Amino acid sequence: MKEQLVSAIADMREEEALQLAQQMLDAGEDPQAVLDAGKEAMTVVGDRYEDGEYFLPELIIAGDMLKAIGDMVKPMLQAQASQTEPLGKIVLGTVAGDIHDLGKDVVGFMLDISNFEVHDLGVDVPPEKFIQAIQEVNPEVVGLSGFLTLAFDQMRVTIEAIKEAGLRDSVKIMIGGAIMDDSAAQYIGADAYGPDATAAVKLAKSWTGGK
Ligand code: B12
Repeated sequence: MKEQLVSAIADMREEEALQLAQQMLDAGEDPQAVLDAGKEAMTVVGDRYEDGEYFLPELIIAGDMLKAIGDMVKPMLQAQASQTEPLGKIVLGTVAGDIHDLGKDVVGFMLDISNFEVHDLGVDVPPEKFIQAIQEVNPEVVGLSGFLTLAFDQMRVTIEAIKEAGLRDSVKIMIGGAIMDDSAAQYIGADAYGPDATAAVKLAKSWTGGK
């Protein structure tokens, strides 16, 4: 059923995709696997967009489908989570010029159910807003999300501004987003790159001493 879900999303069969996702969950499928199928389909959609087969409307429809599937899955993942003392505080946001929020939202949600206090600044977040939040929240970790090529430089500028504000040594910074990787993290001046929400949680735990 997972392959059917991937192709229903990738082929823009919205109604069928949501029905399949619900059926998978009803059949006891791991909610994380349903979310992973959605992400796999997004890669296909992105490739078709790049090849000129899809245009902006398809990106929007695909984004809406993933959001709807995320809304189905989240209560189930939440129910599996254990409630204990917060492991630490995290300021998270998509950098200036970039409005992709689905990946960031999954990261924020997974950190939240892993007992981190998440301060999500939203999308298109300028450096000043990150600095203000770091001063107010005093987080151990800052997460920068970005899906566009322009995000490389925006992330670099953001970290430079955090440094200039004298706050760089007080936070660990992780980055993520479809086009990011380890070498981008190095260029940007981040402490680490995380390929997905599981990696984000692992990094945050490793920096806050959480198990
Ligand atoms: C859906 C989508 C959109 C939707 C976004 C909806 C939304 N609410 O987010 C809309 C329609 C708005 C959109 C707009 C645009 N998009 Co778009 N979009 C996509 C698409 C298909 C999927 C992205 C997505 O949401 N994936 C789902 C998430 C859940 O998947 P994920 O990446 O696996 O998420 C994980 C990791 O990224 C990681 N992660 C994410 N953030 C963070 C943060 C941290 C700290 C860590 C550790 C990890 C982490 O964890 C996530 C969860 O596991 C991608 C293609 C792709 N391959 O990504 C193109 C893509 C990103 N878009 C692209 C483009 C070009 C655009 C537009 C410029 C198009 C246009 N002509 O207007 C605009 C840009 C608008 C702007 N200023 O931001 C290009 C970017 C190319 C580039 N190198 O710059 C892509 C790559 C498509 C392509 N192949 O060409 N887009």
